[in-house]
Amino acid sequence: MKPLLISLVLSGAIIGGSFWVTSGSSRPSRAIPENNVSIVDGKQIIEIWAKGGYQPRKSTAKAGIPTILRFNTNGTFDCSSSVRIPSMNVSKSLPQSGSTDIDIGLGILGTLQGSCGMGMYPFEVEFQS
Ligand SMILES: [Cu+2]
Repeated sequence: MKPLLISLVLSGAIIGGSFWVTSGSSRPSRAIPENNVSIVDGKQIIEIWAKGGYQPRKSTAKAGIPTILRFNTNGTFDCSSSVRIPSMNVSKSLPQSGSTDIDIGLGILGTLQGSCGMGMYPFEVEFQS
């Protein structure tokens, strides 16, 4: 009788454990679209999701048109809620959830680099002609 009881408890623990592992993944709930750059009314909007880093890490945009960086947060408590773009003198705190627009003017040719406040999560936008 005893071995049966032990094996029952063990298999229960294994099944429960595997369920816990598969359901406990911390992937972002919202899928990151393939194309995060759109042009609305002549303004280029580059969407970046900030949570435990930035997604997408690298965006490709068009140079020479008015451009807005839109940072989306969703329960973001880590330091990716603090955005820095040194070359533009931008240093901004994002709300825990919501979206924040940063107007960066005309995108200039080349790569714009930014990071979280501490510099451990990088992102970049490549502006092409
Ligand atoms: Cu950081």
